[in-house]
This record gives sequence, structure tokens and C-alpha cells, in this order.
Amino acid sequence: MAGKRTFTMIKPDATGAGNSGAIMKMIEEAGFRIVALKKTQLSAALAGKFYEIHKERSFYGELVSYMSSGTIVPMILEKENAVEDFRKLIGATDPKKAAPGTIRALFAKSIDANAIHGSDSDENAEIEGSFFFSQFERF
Ligand code: 3AN
Repeated sequence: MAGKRTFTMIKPDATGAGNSGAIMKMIEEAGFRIVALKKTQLSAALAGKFYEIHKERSFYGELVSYMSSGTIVPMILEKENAVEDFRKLIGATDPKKAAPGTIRALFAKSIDANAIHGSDSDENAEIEGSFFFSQFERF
């Protein structure tokens, strides 16, 4: 059975533009329940750890400095088929390729400042959710 939870974070471009509320409204209207939520800012060291999987990619340095440049809103979300349905809701990584009406099509500025993250598997959703939230912060 497909997993019920995914992990997301609203990125610094979207929080900085005052779009967190509008994005959370779209998430809830799409049928996701917010299980855990906070507002925080990553140090470069923590952003580097979160994105360790991309360490060998050419954009890793930029990604780490960008993701530690402002506040983020990490969340754990619940819904049937959460990982796949959420990736559909946010759209393609590059906002120019994101389908109309998706969160990235509406709010992302560029491929790195792309408004929001969504886990790409059930396994990564659990790892990423645990990076930000203890078991006592999930409701
Ligand atoms: P997604 O977040 O859509 O799963 P990934 O996992 O391929 O995309 O990439 C992780 C993050 O790295 C993306 N959210 C994006 O911010 C950044 N990124 C991906 N590709 C590029 C690129 N070519 N140039 C700059 N940043 C990128």
C-alpha cells in the first residue's frame, strides 16, 4: 500500500515573499492534513546535512547556501498516496516546466528558489521528517 505521509518544506523565496499562508491553504485544500509544522532557519552545516544525497551534484554549494539564506517552514503531511500526490501538487523542479496551477508554477522563482520541497519516496519522507521533528511533535 502506498505510504500515508510525506515531508515538505516551504523554501526561503516563498516565506520571504509572504506566500507561506497561501501555499499551506493549497496543501490543506488538496486534502493533506498537517501532522507537524514549524518555522525555522537552517545553518549552512545543517542544510548541507539535509541535502547530503546531492553532495556530488554541481549545484550542491548553491543549494546549501540558498537553503540556509532565510526562514523555511518544514511540515509532515498525511494523505493516502501522500508522496506521489504531493509531487503532483507541487509540480516539476524547474518552474518553467511545472504544470499550470501547481504550487511551483504559481510561486517558484527559479529552479533553485523553487518555493517548496517534496520527498521523493516513503523512505525519504520518514528520514526527512525525522530530521526536523521528534515523535512528540507529530499530531
Ligand atoms: P526535487 O526537489 O524536485 O525533488 P531534486 O531532488 O532533483 O528536485 O533537487 C533538489 C533541489 O535541488 C531542488 N528542489 C532544487 O531546489 C535544487 N536543484 C535541482 N536541480 C537544480 C539545478 N539544476 N540547479 C540549481 N538547483 C537545482
